[in-house]
Amino acid sequence: MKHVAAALLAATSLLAVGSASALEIKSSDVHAMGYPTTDAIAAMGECLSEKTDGDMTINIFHSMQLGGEKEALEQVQLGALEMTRVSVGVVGPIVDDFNAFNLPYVFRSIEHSHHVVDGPIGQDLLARLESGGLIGLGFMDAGARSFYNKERPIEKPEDLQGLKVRVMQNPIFIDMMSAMGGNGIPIAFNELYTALQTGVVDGAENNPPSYLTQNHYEQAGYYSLTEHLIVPEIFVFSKKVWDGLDESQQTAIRECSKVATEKERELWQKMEQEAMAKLEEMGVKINEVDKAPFIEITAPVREKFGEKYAEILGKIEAVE
Ligand code: BDP
Repeated sequence: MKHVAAALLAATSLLAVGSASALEIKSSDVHAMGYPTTDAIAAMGECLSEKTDGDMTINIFHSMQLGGEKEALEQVQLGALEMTRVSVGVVGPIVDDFNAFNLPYVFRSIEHSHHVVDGPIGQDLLARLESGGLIGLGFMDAGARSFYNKERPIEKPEDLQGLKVRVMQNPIFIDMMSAMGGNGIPIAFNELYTALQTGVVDGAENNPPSYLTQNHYEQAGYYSLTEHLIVPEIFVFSKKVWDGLDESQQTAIRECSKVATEKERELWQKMEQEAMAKLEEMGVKINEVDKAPFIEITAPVREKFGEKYAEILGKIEAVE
């Protein structure tokens, strides 16, 4: 996979040599085209191309062509890749305070998460990514994440006992699973289908669109609406590349980033509804969940990290 990725990057860099100021922005995403995140980055590309008379374009490496999100972030930090769209779930290890977003039941609703990421808290976090070699361009929606597994509907936390549940590659999610009585196993998204198929894990957790489009429902047909995490998406640019751009290019990228965020939110709502309908149609066993016991049982996780993230958690809570 690494060789394929390197070859792809090298090939497109050669193609990108055009007029002196031309810039082809390579951007990766684990999702296929037609997913809200990829289509939103495509809209950003159109915006950039229009603004710069075709000098700046975005070439999307979708569907995990460049591997998982951790590697994508590393490539962007190195400047080998200009941009990537990932889950905030994997950004915590770069700027620790992002982990406040990765705690269970921190956001009261999607609206609450919008108010947080659109306001000073979100904007401050984006700016702080510079210390990690990244330029934070914006957030996107990813709805709420719920559990799915092969064995049974999850109605109460005890139902998670003994289950091996794939989590994103960030230690904070292992703690979350332990608190709930399950066994959290970090695996890259691009390796998850096989992990489900071969029984390395019994289940995982994600929003309806990812569960559907990755065909995970074929392997794990119980979907339980615990909605325990609201983890936004984020798209970031390479600081190495950014520092070599002129101001007008940076401004164009900033302006078109707003187009991407707005477009994604619009597409997300539609996609989420459609995904739920489709999952039902495919015979997935979906169950509603009383969230109170899940909120209660995950309190120790929020407490464990509460002190570390006290300042930002207090601010998040104060947001309407
Ligand atoms: C999806 C996100 C994607 C993550 C994936 C995961 O859109 O960025 O890679 O979850 O669970 O919802 O790894």
